Amino acid sequence: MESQYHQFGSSDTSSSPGVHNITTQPVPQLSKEISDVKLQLERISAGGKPSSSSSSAMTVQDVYFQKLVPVRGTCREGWASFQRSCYLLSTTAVTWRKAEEQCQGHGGHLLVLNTVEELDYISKIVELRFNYWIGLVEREHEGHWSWVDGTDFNSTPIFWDQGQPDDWDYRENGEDCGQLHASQRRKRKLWNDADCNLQYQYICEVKA
Ligand SMILES: [Ca+2]
Ligand SMILES: [Ca+2]
Ligand SMILES: [Ca+2]
Repeated sequence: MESQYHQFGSSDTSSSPGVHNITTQPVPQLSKEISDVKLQLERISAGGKPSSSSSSAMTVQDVYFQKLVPVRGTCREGWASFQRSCYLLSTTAVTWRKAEEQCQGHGGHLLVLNTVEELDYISKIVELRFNYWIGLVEREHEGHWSWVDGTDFNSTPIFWDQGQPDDWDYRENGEDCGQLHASQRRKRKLWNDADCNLQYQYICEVKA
């Protein structure tokens, strides 16, 4: 009898009288399935309506991007051009401080995300498997984030990943430096706070 319960909801179960007795279905399981279906329906309807694009900022996190081959433009060889900046994706992994030093050596800073368009551009050219240091740092006290080039943090959009910043304290240093989180699929990159002394790839930005 157990296996018949899985057919609940299909149209050809009338030959099995017990199946229609909903109370025999384990209730937590059933309600979980219902909420899963509801979630899927919400996603489908959010993604399916062109008219919703202007008002539904919360669904943007689920939009997937194509990888973009960066264009050099007027930037140095190996750099990517977007709007008024040039970007360098490092191939080596260093501490946050070392990364910022490298970027200053190129005449710029670690990446400062001024707009969502800039974040989406970067999201299309990065390697998905890497975390990248960006120019986000918590300097004075816990919860006081700032951009490394002096841009007012309150003037830029915020894109922390779910549950971040968490100042995860496992390594006793806390987490006071910002990075773009690695991801399984190509979509808008979200932020994580990490231990500044760990070594990650990084992204430099120089004004074009
Ligand atoms: Ca920027
Ligand atoms: Ca912190
Ligand atoms: Ca974190």
